[in-house]
Amino acid sequence: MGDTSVAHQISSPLASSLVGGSTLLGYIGIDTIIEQMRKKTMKTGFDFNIMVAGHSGLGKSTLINTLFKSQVSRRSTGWSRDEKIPKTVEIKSVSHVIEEGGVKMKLTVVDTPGFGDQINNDNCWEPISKYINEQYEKFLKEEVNIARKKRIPDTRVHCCLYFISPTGHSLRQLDIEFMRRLSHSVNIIPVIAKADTMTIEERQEFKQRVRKELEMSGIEFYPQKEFDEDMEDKSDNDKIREAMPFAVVGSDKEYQVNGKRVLGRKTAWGIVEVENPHHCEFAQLRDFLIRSHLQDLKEVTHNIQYETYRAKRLNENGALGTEERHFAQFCALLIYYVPTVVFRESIDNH
Ligand SMILES: Nc1nc2c(ncn2[C@@H]2O[C@H](COP(=O)(O)OP(=O)(O)OP(=O)(O)O)[C@@H](O)[C@H]2O)c(=O)[nH]1
Ligand SMILES: [Mg+2]
Repeated sequence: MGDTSVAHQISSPLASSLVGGSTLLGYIGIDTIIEQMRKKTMKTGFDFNIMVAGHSGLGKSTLINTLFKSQVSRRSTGWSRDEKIPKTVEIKSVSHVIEEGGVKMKLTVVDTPGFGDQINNDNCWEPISKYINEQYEKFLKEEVNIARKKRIPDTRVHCCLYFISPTGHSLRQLDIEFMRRLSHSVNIIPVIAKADTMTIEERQEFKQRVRKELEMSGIEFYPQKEFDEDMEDKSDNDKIREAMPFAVVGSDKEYQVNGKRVLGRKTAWGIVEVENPHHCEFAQLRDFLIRSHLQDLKEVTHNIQYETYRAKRLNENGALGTEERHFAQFCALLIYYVPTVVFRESIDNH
């Protein structure tokens, strides 16, 4: 609709050659944008921030080590933490720059203390929710700063892996409460912890039950159905949603299996290999996070989650300093008017 009406308004030779595009002028080179973007990304690199949350003792900190020691970062050096993982008592972030094919990714994993140990577990999601919002606030402050940085450091949480206890029964009330509250401010990805404690049948049955309970509780986890962009997106994401929650096993210990060093858990009956897709779904989760949905996670965080926060904050009276608020409003007007005026003038001039 929009395209047709614009085409009708434009009648000058230059404008029509613009509409006709490559047919009149020959090769323009629009497709080189991909190469330009690739070069830029290689130069600047990018941030990707994952958070882990859930009940205490489910292997959250272990999974962070697994992620860093797995193939995601095997090429990089300098990661050696072989001591026993202590209980997490405060929110802590660990960053690691991973370089592959000339592209640098700063992977940050935010570890959070497990909940459920306290006598009163009410509001145990609050410190986590506060942390998530603080990162949005930091970004917002930078964005509306008059002398803002060319590239704002991105500490916003792009996804939160929520660990579900492998009980084989139902989700706990606390799980439902946490996911329901946080799913509006962060991309929640539920995972079943310690999958090595379940049989294959139990795992399948439990996964199905969890999906049903999440649906009945109205909890939208990532990738959210409402953000599927087209039919292809929908069909790809449907497959992923049907495979979720991924049942994972974590370990930062290496063992020799068939002449290869692998991450695994040694048991009396053999070694559970973390990255073996026949043993658990860790590799599937990692590929989903890094290989197929990394960019989308960043986009949904920026365009939906952060945008919701931003709109709310800018609407709040006195949320930002008066100067910052006026500047934000001025920028919004500028963004709207400048292209409109330039476009109108270019039509009028031709
Ligand atoms: N069987 C099994 N045990 C695991 C797995 N991952 C971690 N563990 C063990 O579970 C215990 C707790 O692991 P942590 O990684 O400290 O758990 P956490 O969720 O970070 O615990 P908090 O910091 O208290 O919230 C350790 O003894 C781990 O070795 C797993 O996939 N399977
Ligand atoms: Mg921990």
